[in-house]
Amino acid sequence: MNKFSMIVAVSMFSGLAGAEPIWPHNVGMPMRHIMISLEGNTLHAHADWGDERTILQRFPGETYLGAASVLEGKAYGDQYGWLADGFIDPGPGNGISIELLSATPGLETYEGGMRMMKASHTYNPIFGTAGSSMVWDWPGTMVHNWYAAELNGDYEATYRIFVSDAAGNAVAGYADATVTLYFRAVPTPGALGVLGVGGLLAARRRRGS
Ligand SMILES: [Cu+2]
Repeated sequence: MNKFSMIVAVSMFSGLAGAEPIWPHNVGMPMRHIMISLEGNTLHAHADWGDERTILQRFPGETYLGAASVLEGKAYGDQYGWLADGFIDPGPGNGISIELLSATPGLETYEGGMRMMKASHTYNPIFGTAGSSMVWDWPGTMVHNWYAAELNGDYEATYRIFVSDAAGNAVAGYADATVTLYFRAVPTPGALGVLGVGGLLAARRRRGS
């Protein structure tokens, strides 16, 4: 085994096994906030980036602390966050709920929070993931949920944002908002990098170096 193939073998091994558990990565910069506002009795959900896709990234071999282990081995990302656009007053005892109306099969969602407070997230399955409710009660703060997928490809999810009472039911007299989020689960750049080095080695050998 020559020096170059040793380096490739070591880098592949370190990426695959024996890693200490960590918190998952924040994937996708800058943050993309779905701005929620209530004007009169009409909810709005504004997404500046239109149908531009956010990347779900894969980190093979990593293990994650606590409940964050649900993301292991999957492409995942937390770029999208729900955020209040100004002061929202849905009425006494009421809140804002978000319902997943439709999604590409295979898209999973786990509950997050502020991006820098990963240790405080529940990582509970939401929006239908693992049999959970399609409705999630937004606490009104900035929440970046974790989106994940087993398979590479394009995904999208459409949500209804509505005013809900303490029991979670829609309150009459308010107009809902809808928003669609777009995702792309991609292969691992690290794996491509290893393949790239392997290709380089093959080229060197062909040249007899
Ligand atoms: Cu944010």
